[in-house]
Amino acid sequence: MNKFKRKLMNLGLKYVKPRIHDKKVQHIIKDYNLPDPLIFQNGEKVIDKKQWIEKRRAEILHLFKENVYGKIPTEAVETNYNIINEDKKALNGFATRKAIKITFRRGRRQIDAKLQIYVPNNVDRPVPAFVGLPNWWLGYKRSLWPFKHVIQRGYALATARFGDFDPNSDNFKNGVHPLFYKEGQTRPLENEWGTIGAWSWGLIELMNYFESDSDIDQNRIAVLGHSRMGKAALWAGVNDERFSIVISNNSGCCGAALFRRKIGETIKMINECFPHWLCFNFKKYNNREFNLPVDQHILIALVAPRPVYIASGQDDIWADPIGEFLSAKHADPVYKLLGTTGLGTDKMPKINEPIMSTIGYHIRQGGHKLSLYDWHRYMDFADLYL
Ligand code: GTR
Repeated sequence: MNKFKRKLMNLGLKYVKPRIHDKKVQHIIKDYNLPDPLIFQNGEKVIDKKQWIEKRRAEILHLFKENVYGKIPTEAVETNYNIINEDKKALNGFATRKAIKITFRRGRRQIDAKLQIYVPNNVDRPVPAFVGLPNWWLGYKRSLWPFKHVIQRGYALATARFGDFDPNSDNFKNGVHPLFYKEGQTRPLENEWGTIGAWSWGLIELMNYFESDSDIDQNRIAVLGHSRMGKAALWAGVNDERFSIVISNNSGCCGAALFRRKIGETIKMINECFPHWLCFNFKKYNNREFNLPVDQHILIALVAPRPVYIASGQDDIWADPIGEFLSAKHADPVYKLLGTTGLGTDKMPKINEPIMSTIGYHIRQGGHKLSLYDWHRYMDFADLYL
């Protein structure tokens, strides 16, 4: 029995095999009763671009903060950047590799994070960059960060350790959370950030760093993440509009997949297996997906009009590939309202046939991983839009 089926069994749930490319599954949208991104909470319709930008976007962002991910603190921290190592002839002379220690301080509390950047040599600087938190430190082998390939295509690649921001434990003591606690506080409040929020905060702080690094073009940054880091990349990209492109690889539940389909990982499962990932309010929606005022197509829409790329693995049933595609599809009206090409189709593409519209999407052969195939599609996308 595989890990996925065992997880379901432990939770007393039955395995339902989704039917990839089954037209019925793809198109019974009415049954999901998805909230409409273009209808305000009071029932009024968003009539133009201006209303979306000035009012509806803020309303939705608030709903996601209160009910799903929790608020990321916006209070300033004192930061110090220290280059601890620089090798101008890294990767056989093709790149400069820098290691930077970032110190974050608030009051008496402090944490450090280490950032590593590969910048291609022999190209004009500043260069566009991909940034992310690789899943490696989980002992997780399925997240490939192919420095050489990225350098060869003219991009910088910046990575940091997710554990420096939050080690993925449920006590909220060893990462960034304590920096923002009020007197006597020991854990986030019901509507405050969990671990995914802390990882997103880390990505946003890396964006702050780029503003001080003349090798990196802060106007051409793609934030990318796989799986749990794909959830964090989306949430970072939504909260910080300085990211020019947002890429979410096999991010599943609380990433790109629609909650209301309840295929693969569900709200209850994620809250039970990872009670610290989302905000405490999110637990109210266990088995109550239809009460949630949002769904993930609306999260994707919050990236608009910036290009966003969602990708699935054909066998990655736990992440619900069809649900990931449908989020992209139902974000389309917002992208269109803002004058972009949106997804450009309403049909799920065939395996390994990427869509490169303002909303990018592909479903690749194979399962849950970040592969070289995925990376090259993301770089094709960046070539088009960065
Ligand atoms: C799984 C989790 C998923 C996904 C994945 C990963 O155990 O259920 O939501 O985040 O971990 O990060 O690899």
